[in-house]
Formats: sequence, structure tokens, C-alpha cells
Amino acid sequence: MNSTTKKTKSQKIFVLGGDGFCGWPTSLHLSNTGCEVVIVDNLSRRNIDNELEASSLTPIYPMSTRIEAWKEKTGRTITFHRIDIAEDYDAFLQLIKDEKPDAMVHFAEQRSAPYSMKSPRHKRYTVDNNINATHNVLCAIVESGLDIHLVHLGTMGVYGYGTAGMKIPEGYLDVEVTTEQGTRIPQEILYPTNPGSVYHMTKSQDQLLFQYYNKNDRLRITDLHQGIVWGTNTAETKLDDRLINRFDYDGDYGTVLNRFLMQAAVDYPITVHGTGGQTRAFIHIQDTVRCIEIALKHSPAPEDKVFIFNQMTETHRIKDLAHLVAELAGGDVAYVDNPRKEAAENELHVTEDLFLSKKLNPITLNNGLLQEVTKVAEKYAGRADKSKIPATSTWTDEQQPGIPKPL
Ligand code: NAD
Ligand code: USQ
Repeated sequence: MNSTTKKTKSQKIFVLGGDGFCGWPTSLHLSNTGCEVVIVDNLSRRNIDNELEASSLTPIYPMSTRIEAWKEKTGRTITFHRIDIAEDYDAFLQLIKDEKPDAMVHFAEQRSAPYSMKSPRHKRYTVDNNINATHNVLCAIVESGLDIHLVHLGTMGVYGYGTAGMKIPEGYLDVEVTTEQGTRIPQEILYPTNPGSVYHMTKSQDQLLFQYYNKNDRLRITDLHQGIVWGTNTAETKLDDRLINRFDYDGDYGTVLNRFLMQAAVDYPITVHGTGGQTRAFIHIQDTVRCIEIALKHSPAPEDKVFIFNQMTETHRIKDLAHLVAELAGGDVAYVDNPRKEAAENELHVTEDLFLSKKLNPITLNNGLLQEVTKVAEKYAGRADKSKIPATSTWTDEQQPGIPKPL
């Protein structure tokens, strides 16, 4: 790897999807390190809240209030452009030409697996939005003629979770093929994907788009295969109530550990899907923003292949997390029918050399941090709508929603 090390300070960075759960704290963090941050977002996540009649447990302020509060607290300026990057290619391209960013961080996709499986309309929306968004970003970078480093948020889930005890490498796999003449030819291929939802399938597809534009146009791309993000606050979002981050807990957008912590806080049975033997990769939101800063500093050189890094800090079994939360915050654990089609039990071993080698001192699950998230959940418990907690999206018509039976 011939990465060039750049200071992120004074870089101009587009944060695509900068109004979202990962994008907002990343925007603040990069702004705090001295970068000029331009957020591009179509606010579709806020519209999906309206559609689902569910909202973040924490109150999310309008974008103009968020940006004003940041300026007031730090003196720093973040700008915002409301553009649908999947639909409005011309406006997006013009913005790139006008602003000439050094790098883009791309979070702007529909990111919920259950939402992507709700109906044919949701499947088609997720594919149209995610694939067009990623392709438009790549096409616009080429058309602009600018040298822009693209950092994309991908997911560990592209691999499925049945890795038969093998350690998932960082993106690539060395294989050997034998020709008909018996010659053995070594090759490096993308680690094969095995997506478990339409959403994860779009992320698998993104990888091919990156590989192609890297090969054809020498685009400099880093794809971060992130695990499940937990937590809500970062050093910057804690500066003011108006800067608070999302805390999704509903059956479509709430991710598992945050859901468990919220459920314990509002005295709702902790909803383990199936046996809870699923093992998943996790990362705290504070480490998400630090990893992105590291990735921006270590951009690929034009001759490099796509950099692919696993962005997670630890793995846990779902049922272990449920019992940990029940002990810490009180509450009952309910084993509910699994609304998804996924392996009931799996092991997961992940290579994570890049971030450790770049001195990420990872945050791992500890009681202090779990309690901090529980306190946020308790503070806003009055805003919780318990009817939105059950996971009602099923992968097939035969499956049952994940609704706890009366205790
Ligand atoms: P989010 O839904 O909170 O944020 C996504 C943002 O992108 C939203 O603000 C939305 O309005 C915007 N957006 C979506 N489509 C757009 C479009 N066509 N044009 C402009 N803006 C658009 O999601 P998140 O949790 O912040 O996730 C961000 C990225 O990180 C996703 O790509 C997701 O795949 C990845 N990721 C998230 C997690 C997690 O646990 N949250 C874990 C691994 C990877
Ligand atoms: N689960 C429960 N109970 C719940 C909710 C979930 O047992 O109440 C289980 C699920 O069945 C699944 C696991 O917990 O086995 C993880 O579910 P999740 O909703 O927390 O995570 P997932 O659907 O995988 O998606 C989330 C983000 C997505 C990101 C992905 C990273 O929404 O954007 O890509 O985590 S990864 O899992 O590595 O693919």
C-alpha cells in the first residue's frame, strides 16, 4: 500500500449524508479538526421518520439550528446543501465544480436492513437510491476532473455471517485457480459477498462500482466496512443540546445494542431475535468519527487499488449483550421469533490491522459507556413510543414479527 499521508486540517470535505446518525457527528468532528465541512443531504431520513411515524428518542433540531449552534459554540462554519445525490446529478456536479473539495465522505444511503425488506416499494427504493447515489458520486468525480479522495461507509454485513471460522480479511482474498493445463495461477479477488438483505446487497454492489472506477479512472477510494454502531454522543455533540445526535430505537432503524439499552431504560422486555446466537461486529460512534479522520489522513495514491478496511472494534453474541444490559440496567430478556432470515448461530473473526496500526485506541464495551447511553435513554424516555419498538418487517411472508409474548 502506497498511501499518502495528508493532514486533514484545512482540507475541504464534503460529507454526503451529513444530517444522519454517523454523518452529523463526523461533520462536527472534522470541522473541529480544522477542515472546511460542506454537508450534502436530501433530508430523506427525516422524511422516513414521517413515513414510519417514528422518531429519534433524542430531539433532532432543524439543520439551520444545528449549524448555528455549532458556530455559536466553536466559531466554526459548516455549510449545508439540500441535494438528492441519487436524483439530482447536475446540481451535485455543479456543487463539486464550485467548491472543489479535497475529499468526500459518503454516508448518503438508505441504511436499514428491515426497512429495505418491508415491501417491494421499499426494496426498489433502497436499490434505486443507494446504487444511483454511489454511481453518481463516482461519475461526478470523474466528470469534474478533480482529484478527490472518496471515503465510503460500507458494512461488515456484506460478507454474511457464515464465515466458517475463517478470519475476514480487509477486503481481498488470495486464491489460486488451476487452468485446464494444470497451471496454478494466483489471483487476488474481492472477498466474496453473501448479503443478508436488500440493503446489504446494495453495499455489495457498491464494491464493484468502486473497483471499476478505480481501475478505469484511477479514482482514489477507501471503503470502510463498518460494524454495528452504538452510542449516541461524541465529544462534539455533547457541547450543546441542539447538537445532539440521533438515537433510533424503532423496529426498522434502531440498531441492536442501542435498542437493548433503550428497552431497559423504558422497562420494555429486551427483544432477542431467535436464539441470540448471532455474533456481530460493533463500534462506538466516537470511534466511527476517529476512524474516518484516520482514513482521510491516509488516502490511497492514484496507482493504488481500492483501500478496504474493516471498521469495528469488537464482536459480541446478541444474547450476551442482552444479558449484559439486563444486569446493568435492569429488565427482562424476551426471546422473540426472528423476523429476519439469518443464521441462528455464527462465529465471527475479523482482521482489523489498519486502524490498530494507525493508533486507534479502540473504545470497547464498558459499563461506564453503557451507562452513559442508558442515561441518555432515561433522560428522553418520555419521548418513547413503545408501539414502535417491535420489529415488524419480515424477510418472508411465512415469518413472524419480533413481538415479545406477554411475560
Ligand atoms: P442515516 O440514515 O442516519 O444517515 C444517512 C443520511 O444520508 C441521512 O441523513 C439521509 O437523509 C441521507 N441520504 C440518504 N440518501 C440520500 C440521497 N440520495 N441524497 C442525499 N442524502 C441522502 O444512516 P447512518 O446510520 O448515519 O449510516 C450512514 C452510512 O453508514 C450508511 O451508508 C450505512 O450503510 C453505513 N453504516 C451504518 C452503520 C450503523 O450502525 N448506523 C453501520 C455500518 C455502516
Ligand atoms: N437483533 C435482535 N434484536 C433486536 C434487533 C436486532 O436480536 O431488537 C439482531 C438482528 O436479528 C441481527 C443483529 O441483532 O442479528 C443486528 O441487527 P441490527 O439491526 O443491529 O444491525 P443490521 O441490521 O445488521 O444493520 C446495522 C445498520 C446497517 C449496518 C449494519 C452493520 O443498520 O446500516 O450496515 O448494522 S453490519 O451488521 O455489520 O452489517
